[in-house]
Amino acid sequence: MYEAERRSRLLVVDDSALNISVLGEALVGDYDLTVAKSGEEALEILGGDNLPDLILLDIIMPGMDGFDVLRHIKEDDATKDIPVIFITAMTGEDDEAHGLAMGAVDYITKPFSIPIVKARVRTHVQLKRKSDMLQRLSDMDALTGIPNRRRFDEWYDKEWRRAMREGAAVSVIMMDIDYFKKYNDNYGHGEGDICLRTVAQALRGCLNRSTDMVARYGGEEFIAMLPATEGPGAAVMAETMRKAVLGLQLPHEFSECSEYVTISVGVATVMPAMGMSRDELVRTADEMLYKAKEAGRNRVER
Ligand code: GH3
Ligand code: MG
Ligand code: MG
Ligand code: MG
Repeated sequence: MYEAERRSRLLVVDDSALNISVLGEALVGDYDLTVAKSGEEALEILGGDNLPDLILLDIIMPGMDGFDVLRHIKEDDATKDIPVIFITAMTGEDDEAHGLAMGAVDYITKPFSIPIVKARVRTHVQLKRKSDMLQRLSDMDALTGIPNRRRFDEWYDKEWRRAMREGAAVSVIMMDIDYFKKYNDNYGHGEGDICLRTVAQALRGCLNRSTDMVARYGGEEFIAMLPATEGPGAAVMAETMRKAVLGLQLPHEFSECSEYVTISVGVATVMPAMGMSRDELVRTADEMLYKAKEAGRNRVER
C-alpha cells in the first residue's frame, strides 16, 4: 500500500480509562488508534516496529509521567521525530512552557473540547505527512527510485558504528555498468535512463534483509552495504546481483563483453575492529571493481 493511502496511526497514552474512551470515540473514525495505559507501556509500544504518526500524551500518570516519556521519545533516533501533543490536567503556564520547550508540538488542557482536539490532531498529522514525504524525497534518487548517496552515507555511518559496538563484519559491494557510455551513445540518453532504472530495481530486488541497502552512488555506479555479513556471504550476494542484471537480458549490441547489459562488481569485507576506516572499506571495494573491469568485466572480484 502506498504510504499516502494508509490511515495515520495515533498512540493515545493516558492512565484514565474514561479519557481513553472519550478520545478513542472522537478519533477512531479517522485514525488507527493504539492505546497505552502507562508511560512504561507507551515506551514498550514505541520500541516496536509499527510506530505511530502522532502521540497524544497525558502528563500525570502513576509511575513514569508524561515528561519522562517525552524525554525518552526525544532521545531515541527512531522516535524523536514523532509529534507529541500533551493532553493534561496540568493547566499551569510553567507546565505548558516546560512541555513545549521539551519538544511537544502542542499542549491541550483538560477538560478538553473534542472539536479542538480533533482539529489540532489533524493539523499535526498533516504536517507529519508532509515532512515524511519530504524526507522520502530527499533520501531517494529521483531517476532510479532507490536511495541516493546522501541517504547511503548517513545509513552507512550508522550501521558502521553499530558494527563497531557489536564487533560484527561489514561488507561493501561496488557495482558499475559495463560499456554504458556506448549504450548511451548508441541507444540515446533516454534509453540509458530507462536502463539505469531497470538495473537499479533489479539490484534492489536482490536484497533480503532489512539492514541491507543498495544505493545509486554516482552516474552508473551503485553501492551496497551488508551489515553483519562476512566475505563468503557478500560474494554470494555480489554474484546474485551480477546475475540479476545479466538476467534482465537488456540488449546491448555495443558491449564488448556480452550481448546484454552487465555490471562489474567489487567486494570488500572488514571487521571494524581491524582498524580499517569506513572510507578505506569503500576504497577497497572500488579497487576490486577496477580489477573486475581489468579482468574483462561482467564479473565479481574480491
Ligand atoms: P566501463 O565499462 O569501463 O565502466 O565503461 P563505461 O562506458 O560504462 O564508463 P564511463 O565512465 O566512460 O561512462 C559512464 C557513462 O554513464 C557516461 C555517462 O554519460 C553515463 N551516465 C552517467 N549518469 C547517467 C544518467 O543519469 N543517465 C544516463 N543515461 N547516462 C548516464
Ligand atoms: Mg493522568
Ligand atoms: Mg563509472
Ligand atoms: Mg561503466
